[in-house]
Formats: sequence, structure tokens, C-alpha cells
Amino acid sequence: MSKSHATDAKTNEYLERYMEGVEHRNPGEPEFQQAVFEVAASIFPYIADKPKYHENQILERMAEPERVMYFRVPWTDDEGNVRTNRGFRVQFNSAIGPYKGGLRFHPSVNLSILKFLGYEQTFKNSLTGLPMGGGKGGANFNPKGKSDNEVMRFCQSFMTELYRHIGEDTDVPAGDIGVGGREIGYMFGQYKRITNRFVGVLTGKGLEFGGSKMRTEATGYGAMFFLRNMLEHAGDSLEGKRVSISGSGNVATHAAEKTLQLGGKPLTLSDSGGFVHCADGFTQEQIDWVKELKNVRRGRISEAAAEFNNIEFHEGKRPWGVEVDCALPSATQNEVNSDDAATLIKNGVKAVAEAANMPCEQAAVDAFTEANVMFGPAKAVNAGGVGVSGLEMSQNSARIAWDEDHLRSLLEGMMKDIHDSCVEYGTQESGPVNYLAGANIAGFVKVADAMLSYGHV
Ligand code: NDP
Ligand code: 2IT
Repeated sequence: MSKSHATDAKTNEYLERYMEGVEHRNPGEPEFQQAVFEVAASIFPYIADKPKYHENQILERMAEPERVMYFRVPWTDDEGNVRTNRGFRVQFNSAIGPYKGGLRFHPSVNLSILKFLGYEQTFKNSLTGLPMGGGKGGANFNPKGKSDNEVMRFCQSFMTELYRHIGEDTDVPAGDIGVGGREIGYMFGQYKRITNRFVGVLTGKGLEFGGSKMRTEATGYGAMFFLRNMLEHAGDSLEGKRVSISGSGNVATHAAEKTLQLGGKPLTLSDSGGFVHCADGFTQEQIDWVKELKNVRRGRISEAAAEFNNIEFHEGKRPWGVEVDCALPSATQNEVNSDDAATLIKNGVKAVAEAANMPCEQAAVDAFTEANVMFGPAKAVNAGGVGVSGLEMSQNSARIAWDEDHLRSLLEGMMKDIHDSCVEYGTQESGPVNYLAGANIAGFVKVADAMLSYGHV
């Protein structure tokens, strides 16, 4: 056995033993185990010759949240029935700044999902270059079909417990699935009322009360900047590229809009009911219509096919069967499986960028890597959202508001820096960039070194 193969075998053995421990300590948490594996598989080879990280149990400590809050959220529906949901906040890692990360309201929310999201967030926030730790929270509340007043009462009850655990220098939540401007407004109003303080304790706020320009657009726009950077680094461009996008929420609609602005063709959008396909590429007017459908009328994506002649609806299906150059999963975790990956590869996909968090199953990621499809991992691709959240925190602390052009150029610059960090840590001897390894290592180093400075805390 050559020396490098012996080292590889040893690294694999460490990784296996490490994952056995993670699985043993976190039974019944498949999403969390999946997220830890995805990072650890890149980090073990990197730290093989850096004993300080092993000796100080850095990866073991990183896989334990610093603190988890789990609480009851009672509220009353419009018929006067008492309802009860579960609320959570996972304060994962504060090595490089206050806990920072979104709140998700969706019936599937559980501890495994929030731990995976909080763990991922730690590395993502590190990549932004801003001083933010990692956290995530939410509730198994389903906003679909609820009136504004029901959503308001739920948000107020949720904040009535959450407020004691957060603060502008402690933990700063934001939006995620099911939590947008409406929910952030209700929660900020309740925080302010309970504490009698007007501070930047949440991001994604309305522009009238401390929100930042570009925050709403940041995740989708940032994802497209990242995809463009990947293509350009490989000597290609976005011009004329056919792009399939899943989801039709905040991330998906802004990604579609930026695709159009950068010269690409957004072909699909979806929701949990199915996907819509526009072979001509969606126009800005159609994207605006979908935004209004989702944010104001709170309707279903199928309605787009009834409204526009050149849009078809495919019930119960995901968009990965459509032939495209680039795919941008932008809905939820594990929405691209190995069959979907095989179809995309067969149809000639060149690049896949994860705009949602962990939308590709491990087997799909492996398939893309094997087929030399450029693969942008979520923690790099969608970091623009939390990046502009960080800029919202800066503006709130300084009590100023930057203009849109300035924020757009900061976002674009941040995505370029993240891309370049991935290239720095992920360029392989064979030539192409392994963006997954690059993002994991670049995100890891800063958090790990801060943890080393603190001693064993
Ligand atoms: P939204 O709530 O605005 O939209 C979510 C979209 O995804 C909807 O179209 C929804 O369809 C669909 N979706 C959600 N869950 C499922 C599911 N289980 N199966 C099929 N479709 C589903 O959320 P965002 O756009 O904000 O978030 C999308 C993704 O991006 C998430 O992974 C989130 O974590 C990630 N993200 C978001 C950021 C942000 O700034 N908002 C920042 C970084 C990442 P339906 O209405 O039918 O449920
Ligand atoms: O997954 C994410 O990065 C988010 N949902 C945004 C978090 C934030 O704090 O803006």
C-alpha cells in the first residue's frame, strides 16, 4: 500500500468511527446525521496532518449544539379552538459571533431538521466573512390556509417565549420556509412590546422599521451570482443557459428574476403540489405574478397554468425531468434524489447549485461529482441571504440605512469572495474545483481556530 493510500484508509476509518458516534448520540435524526457526514467527509482528509484539531476534539464539539430551547406554543384559531404547536431554537455555535439563522414554520419541523440547519448555518455564516455564529429555529406550525389573524396570534405566542433567549448581541433570528415579511413583522412587534426595546433582534424586517434593502432578494440573487461565478471560472457563462428552479417562494422567485437579468432562461418553478414549465422561459411579468400569487393571495403554483397560455402544470412532479443546462433546487431538503440526478446528468446538465438547504441527497451529490457536473453546495450558494442579514445587523447597530446599489454591490462582492474561498480550498490536483470540499473547509477553518483560542468551552 502506498503512503497516501495508507493515509486515506486511516482517514476513512476515523470518519467511520466519528460517524458511528454521531449516529449513536443522535438516534432518529437522519437529516442531522446527513449534514454532519457531508461536512466531516471533507474535513477529515484536511485535518489528517493537523493534530491540534483532533487533540482538541473540534469536530466532536462542533457536532453538539451549545444550547437547544424547546417550548410549547399555544394559540387560538378563528373559531375559538385552542391549538398547540412546538417551538424550537437551536443555538448551535457562537464561536465567531452571535447565533444567527432563520426560523422555519412548516408541519415537518422537528429537532433533526433544525439541528441540521443550525449546523450548516455555522459554516455558511463563517463563509460570509461576517462575525455571525450559527443557529436555527421554528415550529411545526403550518401557515397554509390560516388567516392573517391566526398567523399573528401564533407569531405573538411564539415570541412570548422566544424573546427571553434572543437579543441583538446574543441570537438574531430571521426568515426561512413559511416565515417571510408578514411573520417577521408580527414577531418584531411582539418583541418590541414585551421588552420595550427597538433593536435589530430580527433580520428581514420591513423597510419602515429597520429592514435592509436587498434582504428580500439576497438569497435568490446571491445564488445566481454564485452560479455565474462557477460557470465563468470554468470558462463558460450564463448567457442563454436554460435553468430549472424548484420552489416558488422567496428564494425561487428571486433566483428566477436574476436568471433573467443575467441572460439565462428560467424554465420551471414548483410547490408541493407539482411544477410549472414555461418552454419560452418565464418573463418578468410572469415572475411578478407568481410573487403576488404566493405573497399576497397565498395561492398554488398550478394557478399559473390557468393564467398563462405558455405555462404547463405537472401535478405531483418535480422539475428535474426537464432538459436544462443548470439546475437550482430552491424548495427544501432532499428534493433531488439519485434518480433525479441520473436524469439531469443524462439530459446534459452542466451545473447544479443548491439554493435551498441540503436539497440534494448524498447519493445525488456523489452522482454529480462522479459525472463532473459542477456542484455548488448550499452553504456557499445560498449564503447571500444571511450575508445581507449580517449587513442589516450592521446598519441597525449604526442606526443607518444603506442604499440599494451599495447593498447590491456588497452582495455581489460577498458571493465572489465566497466563490474564491471555495476555489482556494477546493481546487483539485486534477484541475476542476470541488466546491463542496472547498466550502466545507473554508467555513470550518475560521470557526475551528476561534474555538481553539477559547480553550475547552
Ligand atoms: P418559502 O416559504 O418562501 O418557499 C418555500 C417553497 O418551497 C414553496 O414553494 C414551498 O411550496 C416549497 N416547499 C417547501 N417545503 C416543501 C416540501 N416539503 N416539498 C415540496 N415543496 C416544498 O421559503 P424560502 O424560499 O425562503 O426557502 C426555500 C429554501 O431556501 C429552504 O431550503 C430554505 O432553508 C432555504 N434558504 C432560505 C433563505 C431565505 O433567505 N429565505 C436563505 C438561505 C436558504 P409549498 O408552498 O407547497 O409548501
Ligand atoms: O438558511 C438561511 O441561511 C436562512 N434562512 C437565512 C438566515 C438569516 O439569518 O438571514
